[in-house]
Amino acid sequence: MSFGGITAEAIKTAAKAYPKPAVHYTYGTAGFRTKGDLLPSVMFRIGLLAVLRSKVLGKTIGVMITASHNPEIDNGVKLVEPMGEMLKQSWEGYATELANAETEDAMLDSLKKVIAEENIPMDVNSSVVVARDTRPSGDLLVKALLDGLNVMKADIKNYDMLTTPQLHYMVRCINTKGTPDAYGEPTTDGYYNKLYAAFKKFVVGKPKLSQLHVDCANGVGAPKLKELIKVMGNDIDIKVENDQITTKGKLNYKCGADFVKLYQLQPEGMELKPGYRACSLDGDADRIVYYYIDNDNKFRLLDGDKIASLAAGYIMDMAKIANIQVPREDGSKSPLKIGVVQTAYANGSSTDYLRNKLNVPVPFTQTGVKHLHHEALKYDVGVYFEANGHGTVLFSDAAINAFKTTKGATPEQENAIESLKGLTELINQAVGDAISDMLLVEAILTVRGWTLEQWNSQYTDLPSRQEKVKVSDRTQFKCIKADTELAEPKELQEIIDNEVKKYPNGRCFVRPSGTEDIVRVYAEANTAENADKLNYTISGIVFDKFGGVGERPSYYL
Ligand code: G16
Repeated sequence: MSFGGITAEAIKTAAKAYPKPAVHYTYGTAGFRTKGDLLPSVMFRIGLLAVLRSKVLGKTIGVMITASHNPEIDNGVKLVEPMGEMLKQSWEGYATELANAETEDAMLDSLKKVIAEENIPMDVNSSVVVARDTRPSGDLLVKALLDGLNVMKADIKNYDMLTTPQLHYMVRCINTKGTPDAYGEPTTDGYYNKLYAAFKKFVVGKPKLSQLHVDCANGVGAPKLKELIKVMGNDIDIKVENDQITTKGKLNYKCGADFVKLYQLQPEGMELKPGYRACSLDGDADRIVYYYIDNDNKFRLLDGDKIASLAAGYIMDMAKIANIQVPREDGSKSPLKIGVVQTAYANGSSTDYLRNKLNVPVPFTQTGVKHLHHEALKYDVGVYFEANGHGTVLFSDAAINAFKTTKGATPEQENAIESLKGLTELINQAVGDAISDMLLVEAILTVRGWTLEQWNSQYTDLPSRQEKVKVSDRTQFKCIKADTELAEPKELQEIIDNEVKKYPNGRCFVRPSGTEDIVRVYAEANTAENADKLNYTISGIVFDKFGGVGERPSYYL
């Protein structure tokens, strides 16, 4: 069999440089993730698969090499669909099968299977864009990926270093160029100019916020944020912190959004005093959390739930004033349908605030932005954020059209419509984007004239504690009900149910991570002491009875 004019021999020969190690790979929450030195064979094969995906859709596909919040030694890869979404779920299985083919012949069989099942026209061209984060293993992995793409004769554009959301943006721009949905210029300047133009409309003529300290996790967000600042000039006051991208061992180490959210501590490597405004990006700049030190010297975190609440509150206010009527398929018209999508990690107080104060529907999905994104598409305005700071706001085509065609009867109404329109430009529609989300938060705070304290006072988080437990086999844990319960091991779920009853407002769940070789234990309760107790009881049981490895979980610090 020939693969669109390329012989099986040619592919096998190129693959010989990347033998598969004795490892089982899974395309998980955010693609493949493991130690960087275990990934060359996966990269080569993902190159082959990206070509097939591009051919079957007749569009440009993205490949991002990153392990985001994971330790520096890890790396990973994920495919990006034409509009900037995550890979279609049925193809995750193909990716997993291809990555695990033990021999070159098995690899070719796996490719043939995809071609036959998906009826892929092998004689059409393929186009793939590539980027990576700052990880030291990135160089070698890009080479393996390019070898896979080249042997299949793909048209390749290599952007070198980008944030993950920038790569998603590029893919969407390339695929929509010259259409009525044109998203922008597929360059970093195009990206900065688009965000800046949208941001400027919100803040013009309003008092400027004080300096924002941005912890970039010593990752790719640092150089990219510096480029944005150059474009924005005096319209924003940002101090870039933790920008040591070439110092070994620094990436995500005791800094970045994941560290800050998990441990509810300020990052190392930056000064934080009462009165400072601060936020943290993660290693590839797709997550963001805000924080400050209050007058009692207490660390206060504004996580993804708070960002969702800020965004939803503002959008609901604007929608009410704008009084937009959206045309429906049956010929009727009705007000904007707004929803906020959350996961089991959302703080109970945030769900309560959204449902009972803002009166918005709050559906829950499994963890993983691909699940939230899918659910958010059911609304005219679908706000979705994971508590870890990963999220965005999606606007339906019908809503965007209604914003464009509705004329306000009063200046106030006109202004509200313009604000909604502005949000569609400011917020990355392809994927959760820390830099775009940061500008969204800054824009809303500027318009509202709010401090971080005022934002934080919308509702009070229930105390919570999250832990990571290392076990010998995390696949023994099987979640159901949007990750809130375990189907297996049953015995552990029974223990959790009994423990939770001991604490007012108690809630606890155990879930295997899809990006790290650990199990996550989340607990919340009426007091910090109780949340900690509940967590450490369950974490201890997971460790003791279900194959704990290494150090038994104990209080951090
Ligand atoms: C990725 C996913 C997120 C998910 C996170 C943690 O984020 O995109 O949706 O919440 O991993 O997933 P898990 O709990 O399965 O490890 P990132 O920022 O690492 O790409």
